[in-house]
Amino acid sequence: MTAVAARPNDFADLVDLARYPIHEPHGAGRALVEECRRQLGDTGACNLDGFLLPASVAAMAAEARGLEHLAHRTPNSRGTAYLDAPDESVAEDHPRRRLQPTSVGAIAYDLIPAASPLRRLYESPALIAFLEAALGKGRLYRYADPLGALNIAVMTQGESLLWHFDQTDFVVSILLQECERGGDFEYVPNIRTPDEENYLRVKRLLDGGRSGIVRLDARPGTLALFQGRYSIHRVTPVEGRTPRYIALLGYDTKPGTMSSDRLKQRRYGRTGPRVAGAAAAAEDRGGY
Ligand SMILES: O=C(O)CCC(=O)C(=O)O
Ligand SMILES: [Fe+2]
Repeated sequence: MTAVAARPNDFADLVDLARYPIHEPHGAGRALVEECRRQLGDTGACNLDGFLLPASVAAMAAEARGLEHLAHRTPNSRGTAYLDAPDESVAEDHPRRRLQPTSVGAIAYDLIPAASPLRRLYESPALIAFLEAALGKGRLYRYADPLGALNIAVMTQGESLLWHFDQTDFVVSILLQECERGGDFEYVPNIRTPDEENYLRVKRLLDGGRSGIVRLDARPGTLALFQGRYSIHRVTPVEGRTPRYIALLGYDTKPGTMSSDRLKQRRYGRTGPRVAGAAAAAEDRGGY
C-alpha cells in the first residue's frame, strides 16, 4: 500500500463520502473496499451507484456539454473484438477477422480545463489510494498520456461501441449523462481466460447470441470498475437526442504508461497538442 495521506478535501464536494468513504480505505472505507474486491472477483465488475453527489454530476455533465464540439469523432469505423487489424489468415467468420461497426467521439485530457472538477477528482492522490485498495493490484499510477489519461467519451444517436476486449487490465468510468434509450453497457464475464480464447462462444455472441450477457446498470454519477481484458463488452446503440457522456479514468500498474501513436491518432485525431495555445496551457499546469 502507498503511504499517501487521505486528503478528503480534494473531492469532499464531489463524492458522496458518507456513503462511500473512499478517503479512508483502511478505516471507515474498509467494508467498501472488501465489497469492491468481492464483486470484482465474482463478475469482473463493480458498480458504485451514486458515487458522485448530484450537484457534481450536473456540473461535470454541463462541462462535457460545453466541450462536446471539440470531441474527435470516428463515425462509421469498423473494428475487431481484439482491437487489432483483421487476421486474413483465418476463416472469414472467425472472430479475429470479423469487423463490427463502432462509432464514438472523444474529448481528450488536454481539452479538460485546469479548474475542472472531473480533473480534480482524477488527479487526487486519495482516489488512487482507494483504487489501489479496491483493485488489489499493488501500486497504481495515472496514465502519462496527455490525451488519453482522462477522457470523456461522447456517443450520440445511432452510435454504438463494438463488442471488444480491452488491452488494459481495468477501466474506471463515471457515467455523466445517460441517453434516453439504449446506450447500455453489456458484457459477458470472463468469456475468455489467459489460456483459452473460447472463439466458439465469442463467435456465437458476434452472431447475435445473448447467452451469458450481463448489463452493467449505471446511472449518472455511478463509478464503475471493470476488468475488460477477459470479459468482452460493448455499448448498445444510443437512441434519442440526448448524448451519452462517460468519463474514462486511465491507470496502470507501471508509471509512465502511454497509449501508442496509432491509438492516439484514431481516438483523438492527433498525437500531440491540438493548438499552440493548448500546449502552453499544459505547460502552465506543470506539463505532463
Ligand atoms: O463507454 C463505455 O461504457 C465503455 C467504454 C469502453 O469499453 C472502452 O473505452 O474500452
Ligand atoms: Fe472497453
